[in-house]
Amino acid sequence: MSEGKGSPLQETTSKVADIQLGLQHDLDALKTQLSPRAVEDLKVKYLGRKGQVTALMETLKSLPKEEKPAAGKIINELRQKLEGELEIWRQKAEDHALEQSLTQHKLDISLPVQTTTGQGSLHPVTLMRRVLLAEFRRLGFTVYDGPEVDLDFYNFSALNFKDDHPARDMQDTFFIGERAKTILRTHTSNIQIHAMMVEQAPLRIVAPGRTYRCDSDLTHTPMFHQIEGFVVDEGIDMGDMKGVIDRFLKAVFGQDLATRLRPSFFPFVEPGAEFDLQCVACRGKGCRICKQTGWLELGGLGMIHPNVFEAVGYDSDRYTGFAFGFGIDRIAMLRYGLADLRQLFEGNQQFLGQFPIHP
Ligand code: FA5
Repeated sequence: MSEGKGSPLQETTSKVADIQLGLQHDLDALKTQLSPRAVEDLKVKYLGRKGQVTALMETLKSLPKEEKPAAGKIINELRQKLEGELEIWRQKAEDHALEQSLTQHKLDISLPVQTTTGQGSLHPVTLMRRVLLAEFRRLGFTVYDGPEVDLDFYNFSALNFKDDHPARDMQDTFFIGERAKTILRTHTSNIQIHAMMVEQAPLRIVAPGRTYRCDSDLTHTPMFHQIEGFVVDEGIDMGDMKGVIDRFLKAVFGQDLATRLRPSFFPFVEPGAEFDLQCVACRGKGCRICKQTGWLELGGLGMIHPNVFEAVGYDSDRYTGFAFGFGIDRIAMLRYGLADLRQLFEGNQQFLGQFPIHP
């Protein structure tokens, strides 16, 4: 080390030279033991909180005022130089480490590909839809499709929702398009109109699909799935409706859960009812999922209103029919005992992977 004699500025200059010399020595040693860790150690030694450059910076405080700027400049230049140099060495050390790792762990691209261990699974809503469609096909129903983005006419007006009728507010509609005449369908009942305007009676149709409402809680999601079903023929009555619903329930849940019909209003059916199933989670005792009622609402049903037949050009004196619309996600929720409907749409692989490949 230098003696550090002379003016304080000379002393600083001499300490800077010492540090540079020391660094040169350390860098020579580093070349034989190059590693990111060794470079990091040097950084701490010179630039760290207790490092040599930092210590030199501290000495500035005790220098005479007129020498501080020049000494400060020299120390700052030293620091910048060291930072630059050590950064170059850090990069060199990382490249070196990568190169070493690549030569040590050589990749044999001629090895056979590892086969995946797990088998993919179907989404619970897809499973449920398949179960439902299989059963309805057995009962002689045809599967139909309809638009998710639709005109107000098909979703509301032709289904006997009057323009100013409060029933339009029952379904929290997503409106799009000019003057809100185009919407995301709020239910699959729009397919009743599309089908009847094209097909002649008799009809036996089921139509699953995505539906949209501005709604979200444990048992509601903004996008959900419904399955619509309707039968139109001469002489169709509520007994036919009950027979079909019983068959569908047996297919999905077995027989041990209680069901109930509650009189309810839907403008497109008369009489209309809501269809509840005993809560699968608490078996009717009352819990968070069923909001302490013991029941979960699956959907609505009823005898098709004559005004709907008029809207599609069917003879309402000749034909009668029934219709139903159930939430497929709700059915999946009950069938698989899910506590929160929203789980179905969060894309969690661990959750989705637990369902059987086949229903
Ligand atoms: C309807 O949508 C009627 N179109 C059903 C209908 C069809 C009645 C034919 C008569 C004749 P509702 O708004 O109650 O009805 O919805 C039916 C079912 O869809 C509900 O019982 C529920 O199972 C499901 N559902 C409704 N909103 C949501 C939502 N936000 N998230 C998940 N499922 C929902």
